[in-house]
Amino acid sequence: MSTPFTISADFIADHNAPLENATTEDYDALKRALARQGIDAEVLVEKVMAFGVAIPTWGVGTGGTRFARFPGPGEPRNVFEKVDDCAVIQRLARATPTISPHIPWDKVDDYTALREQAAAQGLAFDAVNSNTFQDQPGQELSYKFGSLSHTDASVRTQAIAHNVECIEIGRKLGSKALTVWIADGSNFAGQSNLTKALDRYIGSMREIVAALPTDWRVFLEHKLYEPAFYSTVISDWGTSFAVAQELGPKAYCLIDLGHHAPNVNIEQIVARLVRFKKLAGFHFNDSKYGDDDLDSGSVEPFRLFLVFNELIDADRRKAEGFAPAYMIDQSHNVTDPIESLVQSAIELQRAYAQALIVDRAALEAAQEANDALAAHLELKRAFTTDVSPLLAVARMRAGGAIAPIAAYRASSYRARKARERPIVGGTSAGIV
Ligand SMILES: [Mn+2]
Repeated sequence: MSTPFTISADFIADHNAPLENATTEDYDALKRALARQGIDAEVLVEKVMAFGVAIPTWGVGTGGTRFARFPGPGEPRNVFEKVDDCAVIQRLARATPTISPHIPWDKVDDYTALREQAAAQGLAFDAVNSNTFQDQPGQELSYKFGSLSHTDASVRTQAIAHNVECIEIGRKLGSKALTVWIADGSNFAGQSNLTKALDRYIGSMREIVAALPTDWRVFLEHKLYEPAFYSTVISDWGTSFAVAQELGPKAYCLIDLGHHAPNVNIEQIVARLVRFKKLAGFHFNDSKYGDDDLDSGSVEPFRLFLVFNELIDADRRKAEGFAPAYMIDQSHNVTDPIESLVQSAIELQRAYAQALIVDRAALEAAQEANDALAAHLELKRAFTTDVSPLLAVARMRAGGAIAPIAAYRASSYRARKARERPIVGGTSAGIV
């Protein structure tokens, strides 16, 4: 088999060449403006260069809804090809050095080979995602009526064993965390005993936690509704937090931005979980109505900024146990997934950089003086600062593309993949 086509460092350098002067000019102007506020742009560039968010393996395939999926050309057909796409995203934007695998979709015979293939392209593996929300071919017992909270102990045992297997696979890949999201819930009032279902879930999770290696964490992902539409066992951050408390120091609460009731103050949830040392990290996406899994920063960039504002606040005061894991969790239905993931990573960097330029002392002074407008205007000043030149310089210095989407399109990567990867049935892409 010939070596798969990829986007080379030389190609990116050639694409950058005609853009470098203008980028530097814009950056220098921003640098001067920030210096007048006492902010060192060079420090910001270094921080942005160190920012990393994981790409989930399923994200590089076209997503879909429960109505249809419209696959695009050249989609990855297995996890090795997914790693190749993740490597291209990293080369272009230099913001996604890790991959979050999904079991069983990414099961292979040789995990050492998978780990080495990723490492050869500068990538490492992040949290492993288990799947007890669908049945697999040959699976003995069905998850139709639940998994870790199922009424039948033998189904729970099977679901626990799957999570333990995920931990074992994750160890081989170099992961340090397991993310557990269950679809368990009910569609009818009375269908499920709400108390017993949660008790069964906690009992199952205790066994999974007991199987975690010493240096591992487990991330509990809550979700308000879907696929269950009447009740969901782990429905909200309160339930997630209470369960994490019962499960002990290895259990943390993961925030998927789309998994909340409409209009919930997500940044406040972030602050609460940091306060109680239970913030696992994030699944980043955006939403308009529900769990839309739209691209990060595409609908409510101010909300994303406010989330990062809380993260920077926690980081600055060295909040105990603060070590959030970042992953993008989106469903790309109408775009090339590589383009969406590149741009989303940049939008996360943007929110991060904007939150970094908030004058914390001025904000605190305004808060302490109950000067509501001054406090708000400090946040707005940071949010309305165009940090694009700073992000471009961070990418350029890291070897990435100044204009990543344009470089990607000019590379013909997708067309090359369409020839290299003839369509086969059953490729896994999903929404978690
Ligand atoms: Mn998620």
